[in-house]
Amino acid sequence: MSDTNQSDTNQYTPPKIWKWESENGGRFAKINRPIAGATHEQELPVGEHPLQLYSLATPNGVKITIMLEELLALGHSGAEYDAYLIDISEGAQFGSGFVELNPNSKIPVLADHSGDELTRVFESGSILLYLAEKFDAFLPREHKARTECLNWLFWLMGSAPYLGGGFGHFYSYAPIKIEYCIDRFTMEVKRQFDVLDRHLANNQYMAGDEYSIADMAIWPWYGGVMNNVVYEAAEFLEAHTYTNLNRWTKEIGQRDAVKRGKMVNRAWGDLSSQLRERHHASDFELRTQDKLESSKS
Ligand SMILES: N[C@@H](CCC(=O)N[C@@H](CS)C(=O)NCC(=O)O)C(=O)O
Repeated sequence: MSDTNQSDTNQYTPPKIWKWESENGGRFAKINRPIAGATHEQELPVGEHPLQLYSLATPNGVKITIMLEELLALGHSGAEYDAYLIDISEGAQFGSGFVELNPNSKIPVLADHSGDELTRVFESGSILLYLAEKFDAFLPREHKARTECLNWLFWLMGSAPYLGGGFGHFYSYAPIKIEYCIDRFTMEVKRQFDVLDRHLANNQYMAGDEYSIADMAIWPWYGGVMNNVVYEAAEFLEAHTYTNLNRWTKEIGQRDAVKRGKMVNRAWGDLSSQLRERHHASDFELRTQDKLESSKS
C-alpha cells in the first residue's frame, strides 16, 4: 500500500515490494491482515449435540443452516446441532479455538463430535458434501446425477468469490467507486446469472429433477441477489430479467427449512428474523431476538 491518494488510481505505481503499512479503508479494513493464525486465545463453546456449528448468517453460513434444517425436516435426528454466532467484524474468526477448527479463519466451520475423535470440517462446499455423505441425503446416488450435482457445487465455490469478493466488494464495500473494477465484475456476474438462467430453463433444480446441496449452495448467493438482499444490487444488475433464475429462487425460498436456515446466526434485520444462537428446534418459536429482548424488559 502507498501513501498516494487511492482515488487517483492512475497515479499509483506499485512499489517493488508490498509492505503492510496501514488499514486501507473500506468496511472490513479493521480485520484484514496479510498473515494467518490466531490473534488471541479464545476457546469455543460446545453444546450438547454431536454437531457444533460456528457461523454467521452470510450467504456462506446460510448454506449450512439450510442443509441442517433440511436434514432435520427429513427426519435425520443425528443432524441436531448447536449453532454459535461468530462476529467476524470483531475478529472472532481469529480466536485460537476457531483457528484450530479452521486455519483459514472464515465462517462457517463445523465440528462433528459423534465419532471417537472430533472431525473438523471447513469450507462450506466441503461441509455440504460431508453432511450429504454422512446422512446419505441431498446428493443424488446415481453417478451421472451425482457428478452433475458436484459440478454445480464446485461451480458455486469457484464463482461466488467473483460475486462477493469482486462485484460486492467494489460495488458496496470499497471506500471509493472505481468504474473499471465495477465494470469488470458486473460483466462477470451478469454472465454467471445467464449461465444459471439458461440451465434453469430446462431443469427444475441445479442437478436436474432432485433438490440437492447444489441448490443449497447457490441459492443464498444468487437467489440473494434476485431477492435484493445481497448487496441491494437487483436494480443495477437488472435481476428481474433472469426469469428462470427468479422462478427457482422463489421456489426454493418457499421451503420451510430454507426459511428457518436463513434465521440462524443472523444478527441484523428484523428482530423476529434473528435466531442468533440455535440449540433446539423450539428456538425458532421461543428464542428469536424480539422474544429474548421483550422477556428482558
Ligand atoms: N470459501 C469459504 C469462504 C468463507 C468466507 O468467505 N467467509 C466469510 C464470511 S461470508 C468470512 O468468514 N470472512 C471473515 C474474514 O475474511 O476474516 C467458504 O465457502 O467456506
